[in-house]
Amino acid sequence: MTKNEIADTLTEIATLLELKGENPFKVRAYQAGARTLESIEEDQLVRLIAEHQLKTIKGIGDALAQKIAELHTTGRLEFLEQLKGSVEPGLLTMLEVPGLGSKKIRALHTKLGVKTLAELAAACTDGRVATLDGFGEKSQQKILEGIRNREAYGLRHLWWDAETVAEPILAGLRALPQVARAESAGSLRRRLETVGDLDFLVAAHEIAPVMDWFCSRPGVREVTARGETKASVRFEGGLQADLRIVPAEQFVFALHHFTGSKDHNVQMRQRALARGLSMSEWGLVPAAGEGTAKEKAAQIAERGMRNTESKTGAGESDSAARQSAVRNPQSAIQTEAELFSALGLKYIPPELREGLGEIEAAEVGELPRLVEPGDLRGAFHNHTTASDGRNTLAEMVAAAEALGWEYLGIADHSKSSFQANGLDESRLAAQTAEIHALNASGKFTTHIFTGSECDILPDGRLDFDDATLATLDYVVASVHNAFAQEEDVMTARIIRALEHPRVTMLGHLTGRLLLRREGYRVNVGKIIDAAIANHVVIELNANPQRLDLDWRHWRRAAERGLQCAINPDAHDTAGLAYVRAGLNVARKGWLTREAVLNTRPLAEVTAWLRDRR
Ligand code: DGT
Ligand code: CA
Ligand code: CA
Ligand code: ZN
Repeated sequence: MTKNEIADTLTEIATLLELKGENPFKVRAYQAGARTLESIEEDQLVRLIAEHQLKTIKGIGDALAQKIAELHTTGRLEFLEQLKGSVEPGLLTMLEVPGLGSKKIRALHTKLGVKTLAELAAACTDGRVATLDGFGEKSQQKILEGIRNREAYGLRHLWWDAETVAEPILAGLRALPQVARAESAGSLRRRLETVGDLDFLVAAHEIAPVMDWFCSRPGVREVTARGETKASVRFEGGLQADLRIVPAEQFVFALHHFTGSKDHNVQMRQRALARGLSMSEWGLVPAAGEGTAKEKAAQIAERGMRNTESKTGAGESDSAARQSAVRNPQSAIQTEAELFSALGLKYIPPELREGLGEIEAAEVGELPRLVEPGDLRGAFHNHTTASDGRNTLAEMVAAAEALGWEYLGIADHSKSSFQANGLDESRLAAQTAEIHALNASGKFTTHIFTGSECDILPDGRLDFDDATLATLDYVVASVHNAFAQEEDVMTARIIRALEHPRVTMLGHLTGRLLLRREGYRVNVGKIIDAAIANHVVIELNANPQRLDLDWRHWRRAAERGLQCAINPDAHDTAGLAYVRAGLNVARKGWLTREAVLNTRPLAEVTAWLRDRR
């Protein structure tokens, strides 16, 4: 485990101990241990563990040192597993309700006897929570709202979390000797920002061992269905997954079908029908009752398929289509590219399959050349320990260098974000000087840009004066407070910031947190207009929980000249990897390399930033 992962684990232990009502000193020891870890560098930790010197650090005793070392080397901790098992599961679920920490949950549990979310909701509804010390009407209302939100959202999962579960399963399926091909389909493959369930598709020559393997994955809580060729499971955390096993010759048709989206599929089927073909998860076969058999045979032959059979009668049941497909293996179509081609289309990447004009564009060869992972050369909007980040400047730059990035922008919080330890003018000046020195030292090949994530104050002024902003390479302006403003007030506030000549980009436009909180009320269209008019970039915040500005806006906006920056908003070195989630969304928004500022090489970005100032 890395330093930050260990720190997270210690915090988790503290939370669990607090839930159990353990000695507060013990709880605090773990919390302090986590903070101590955050303040030392990764290299230093590795050395201290190797030399058995951890406990020489202030605040880390024998017991803690041993646990840190165990986590570092094995990634696991027996103590934690036991601790988790000893806490009422309903109390752990309550931790997911915004505003509820372990102390409050403990109080609710001991004083009202609530053990589940449903019991807690009931206690809110009949007013018992408000009578407790430290709660009151307002927080009772907030808790109830949190529980309702959770119910409304709880059925979906962040793409990032779903991908984390799916990745090892897909790799495992592919490694099974019975498996010829395996892919994940559905919304995960379309890279939607949230995922309802996972859809695995496998071509296998033997079914039972694959099903057995799938149903016995670690983390599977329940096998909810198991049929001849399909199984469904539910994992800890509620995510569900379907596995479908098909014969190899049907794989590509099933892959296309189960990738969706439904809207895309409907349009594809209509297109197939217009060409005398019936498209389904089982194959592409002549449609019944339309055209002569001869015409269909000619069409099929033209597309290089072996299928010459036709049927009569209107409409076609699934089982008939299935039989027909089985009897006609269509060996000419092995890949999705060939499938699209059979319908006169260029290959449509899964991200674009939302039924929003991609088929029309593919028909005339006007699909965009989507931005790719290899196109990114750096990123803006990253934090360090100077504000609320968990890695130092040097650690962040080293991580960017390891990714092969040409540049890294540092944009720590400004002074009004005091809860995030925002920098005032003098600390910002010190950081800027430190960055200049680091650039001059030649220690890293990655160039560092000096920036700030500068608060947009409630009236639209910026948190720093012009002279201070003028010392920076770039400025990300963001809203971090007064979320409750009326839509026209918020819109005018942000536009005022965009009109400021020193503002380079707008951070997380709506402030939404996926599956947790709606964005604030703001007229997105007007903001996009103002950004284009003022040559301000709107960031695509790549944090998997934000992905804001939403992909549904990007295609139109970029066509009109809006520049995008895919910004990880990293708060530690691991957070730089979030650009992958940002790329997904950029691709869903039809963005090309040209639309994304951080695909440009260092010299170009330097010149671009200089010209903007
Ligand atoms: P999700 O799981 O809610 O995030 O979204 P999807 O797109 O993964 O939906 P899911 O898992 O229900 O089904 C996977 C794909 O299977 C879906 O994108 C399209 C296809 N599919 C499922 N049911 C239907 C249907 O009734 N009609 C059509 N045309 N396609 C369907
Ligand atoms: Ca799905
Ligand atoms: Ca599904
Ligand atoms: Zn921010």
